[in-house]
Amino acid sequence: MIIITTHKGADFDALASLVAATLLYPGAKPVLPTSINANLKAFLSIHKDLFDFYSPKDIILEHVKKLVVVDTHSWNRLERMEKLKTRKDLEIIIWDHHSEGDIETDHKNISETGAAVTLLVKEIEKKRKLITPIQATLFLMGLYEDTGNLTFPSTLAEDAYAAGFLLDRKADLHILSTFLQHAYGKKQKDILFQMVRKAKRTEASGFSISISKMEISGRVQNLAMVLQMYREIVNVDAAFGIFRDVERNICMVIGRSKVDEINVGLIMRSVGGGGHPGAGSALLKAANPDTIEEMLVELISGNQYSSIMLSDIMSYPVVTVLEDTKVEEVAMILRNMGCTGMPIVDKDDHIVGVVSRRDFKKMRQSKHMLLPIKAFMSRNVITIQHDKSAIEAARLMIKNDIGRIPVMKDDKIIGIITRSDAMMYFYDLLPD
Ligand SMILES: [Mn+2]
Repeated sequence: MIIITTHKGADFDALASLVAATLLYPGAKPVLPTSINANLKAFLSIHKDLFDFYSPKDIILEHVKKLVVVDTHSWNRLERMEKLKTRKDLEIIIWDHHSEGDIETDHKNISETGAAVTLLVKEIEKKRKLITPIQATLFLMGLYEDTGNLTFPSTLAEDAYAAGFLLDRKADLHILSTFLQHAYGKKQKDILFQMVRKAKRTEASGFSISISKMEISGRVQNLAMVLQMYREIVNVDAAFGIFRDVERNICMVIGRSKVDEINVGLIMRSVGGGGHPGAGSALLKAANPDTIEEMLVELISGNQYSSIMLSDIMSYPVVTVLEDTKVEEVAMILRNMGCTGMPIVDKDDHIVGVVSRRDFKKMRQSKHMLLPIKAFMSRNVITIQHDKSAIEAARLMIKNDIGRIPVMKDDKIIGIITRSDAMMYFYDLLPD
């Protein structure tokens, strides 16, 4: 007998992977643990007849020759499978996207995709197995749940390809949205309630922040959403949650900020994680929550307004030209530098204008090339002070439709911030 099973507290990814595996292993018995999450219960209460699941207690383990495990590869996450652990003659096949697990076999299909079902869908596509629209819908539900509709940073291109394949196979998005309510279940509510009860607000760099330390046991989904709600309820500029998983001895650190000046992505990068200015997270192994809290406080205070200065991300040195320089000469300098524009200064090195590709387009006649650049430059110069943030620079670029802004310090140009500098910063492309 071949059985397929998945983890206790099964979610849509687990169920989807279980059903997907039945297509790859015809004749295998799908064994669904008795503990399943609330969304899944609602779905199964309507769709039960469509699937033929076995309960772990229905299986005589002695008869099992082959075990297929999906969406986990840890023995302790399986229900009533302990007896199989020591079986030497048992063939085991794993399909999982988690990195940690203790089930040993030579047949491991493990890859850190956003959802486990992605791996199985890929195989289904490769083997040209037929799937029904209902199966496609279930698979897409699993995929969307584990990837937050393809928005979680763990999402890979493969997940999106699989989603495309499933939509092509007529996955029904109406059904999806009915059952895929955000998993804001009892666990999440309890955690949020405790966090709010113990909530403390402090000040750092003139902003209100709250750092919450919590103990959780085992994987809890959607902690990021819990933290977002927490930040709103406690009403602070930035909130951080340090969730210590006592079972796995790891700390999940999640941050949310609504102010530009507290850059969560930057803070999380400093502790080995990642993210964007408004949201980020990090996973720390065997760390002490109190130490993490201290680290965060330090990083937030050091992460104030002036510390992520534009001077850290701007391009420099800046090439400028005098306002009396001939247009043709300016054009040549730009060509040599591979730029499309530059600041123009007077003899005291004060910025008096900028010239960009747009200004060159105003020149119609060849004799224009011999005129001084001041005849064509734009005099409406937008500059930015060196201690402003990258977000402010980006806003100025959008508002004025310009691609480069001179960065000023004490009335002198010390650099220039370009769109690509800003992009590098926002998309985390800076060298560490
Ligand atoms: Mn999963």
